[in-house]
Amino acid sequence: MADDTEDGEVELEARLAEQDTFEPSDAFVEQANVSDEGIYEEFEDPEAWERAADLLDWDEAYDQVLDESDAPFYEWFTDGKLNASYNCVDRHVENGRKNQAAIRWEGELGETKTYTYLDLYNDVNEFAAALRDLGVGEDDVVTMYMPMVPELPIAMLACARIGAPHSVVFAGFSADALATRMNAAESEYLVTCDGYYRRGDALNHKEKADEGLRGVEHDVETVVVDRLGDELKVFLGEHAHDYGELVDAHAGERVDPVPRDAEDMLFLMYTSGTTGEPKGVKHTTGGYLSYVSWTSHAVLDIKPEDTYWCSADIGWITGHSYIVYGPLALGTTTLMYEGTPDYPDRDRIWEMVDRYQVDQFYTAPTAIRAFMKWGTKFPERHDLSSLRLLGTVGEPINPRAWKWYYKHIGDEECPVVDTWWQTETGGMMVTTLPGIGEMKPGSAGPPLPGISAEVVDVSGEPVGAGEAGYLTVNRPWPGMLRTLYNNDERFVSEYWSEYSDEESNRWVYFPEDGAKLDEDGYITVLGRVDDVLNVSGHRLGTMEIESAIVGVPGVAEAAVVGGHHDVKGEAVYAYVITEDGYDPNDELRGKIIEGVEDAIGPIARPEAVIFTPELPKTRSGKIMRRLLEDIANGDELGDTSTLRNPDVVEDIASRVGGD
Ligand code: 6R9
Repeated sequence: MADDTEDGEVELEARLAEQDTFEPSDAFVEQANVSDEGIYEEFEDPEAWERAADLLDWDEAYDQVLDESDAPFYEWFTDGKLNASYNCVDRHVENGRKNQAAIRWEGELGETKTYTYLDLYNDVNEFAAALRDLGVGEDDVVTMYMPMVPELPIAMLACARIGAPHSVVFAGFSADALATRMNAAESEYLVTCDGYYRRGDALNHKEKADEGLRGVEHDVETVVVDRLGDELKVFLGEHAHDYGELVDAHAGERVDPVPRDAEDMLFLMYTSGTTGEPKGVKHTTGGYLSYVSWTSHAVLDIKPEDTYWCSADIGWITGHSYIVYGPLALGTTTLMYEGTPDYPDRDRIWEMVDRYQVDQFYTAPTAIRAFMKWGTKFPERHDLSSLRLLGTVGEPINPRAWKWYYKHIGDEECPVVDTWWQTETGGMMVTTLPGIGEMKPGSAGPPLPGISAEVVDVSGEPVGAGEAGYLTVNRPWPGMLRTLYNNDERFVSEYWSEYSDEESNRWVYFPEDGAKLDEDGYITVLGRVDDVLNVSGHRLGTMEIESAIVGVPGVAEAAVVGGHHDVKGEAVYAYVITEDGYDPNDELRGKIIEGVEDAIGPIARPEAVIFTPELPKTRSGKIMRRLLEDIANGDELGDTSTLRNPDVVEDIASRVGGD
């Protein structure tokens, strides 16, 4: 197919391939929220974090910016009191901006809804009143299992209003995943919905939620949002309530925002780690909200009059921080889209950017690689000149995709911020500041002001320019996780044991990413160094997938690794040993795939299931994942000399070739 994709590519190669650094345009710098280089020096003093806290309204002033007395259990803005819902909603209404759009929502089939700050205020209050009526008290964890419907941020803010932490479970996750998270958090309340649209089909979500609830060990009150109307009638049953009826019953009611201590939990978010058990990352009200507001201001350059679009799902941390809390705290208009980027056509995103006159667009490299594959003719159909800034997050971005994004979406006018951060860090950590820094495609940039990130070798010594090592952060920041829910011990062992020196009270946070440093102090993040995969920007634990596979009758053992994938970044490769008496056939393969989808969700679906009589193991019996990765990637095999069973590697490789 000789279309404009190829022409565009040729032109891009010619003009941009050689260029390694890019400067933000004068026009951007002139209007940028932050453009003074002195900011880096200013933030060497932790007191500078007041600047972040100053973006919020506090009910009671804090005494101390940072309390380090119980490191690594740091506390920020101690004894300050505030409410996140007040900061994201009420104050904008009070400041004369009640008629500005807070949330603009678009369904996959094209329905639209606009919530002004006043609408949001009314809806959040009514649902907060309804939650209280159901029995939700301060500090009760409310789980949300919802797709991208406006009731999701409304429910999050309603919880924040009454001081009930939320725990949002990505709607694409399975019933089992929901049950595990509700049990771990002992959550007695669930907000979910009947269903949603995917590529035009109405999906039944309630069924999955019900199945999950059957695995919850305690009683649960459930609220069900009616997204699909007549398209899907669901039976509510005992302990289930219709969202619409609940809010109607509380129409016009007001709930005073509960003043929360800065260190009180705002939400929990479960994320994958190296073991099968997901980690309940705890974020707080004062530090987290200050941090996401500050980074939305400094990095995304959000202004109240902007229309800002982050295409993530609110079920992930990116959506929490940069669809809901950061943008709304700054009083901007945040756009929410329910569906897929290629429905009804591959220009859906660009058509929306044009129609809504989007100012900033923030997405993941996996999406950019898909756009690139689809070709330039789709963005070219639309006027994208409203865009002022572009961002990426979730995984490393290769320079070619960066340049494509910069040219074909940003028209070489918009700075691109490649933002490295994690569920645990709450907000962005390593990126250029768009109004200051030179951009280098493929490298996220220097640590943000006040973030002391360092690339170190195995012994914890900083590496030199041009060298690779491990990314570490050796000073606390306000958005950091405070602990793992009900598991302080695991918090310390997971994040603070590798490079800290307890004796000298030196605490170093280890995010478990590999990184490279250049001569200008720019950091290129290379990816996870633990057994966590990054599939389309989503974190998946290999252990979780393996335990789903060994749960399938007929499977004796499984090893899961990531292999390169053009669009997804990484794809799941599963090596499986069958039990005696079971045939390694397509039927079993199908069951394995189904087992993984049931246990985790379709995002974890294996790209390939490779049956093998043995797995490569070291003499001490550890599976050599590195070799399995080489096989998945079709790479030359690494050293096999330490294996107990070196022959097996060639044997497996031949099976993949013929697969
Ligand atoms: C926000 C988010 C975190 C992991 C992280 C790293 C990878 C995120 C990145 C990046 C290279 C970037 N990651 N941003 N790698 N460059 N700009 O994605 O949180 O889901 O917890 O994933 O994602 O490996 O450790 P989370």
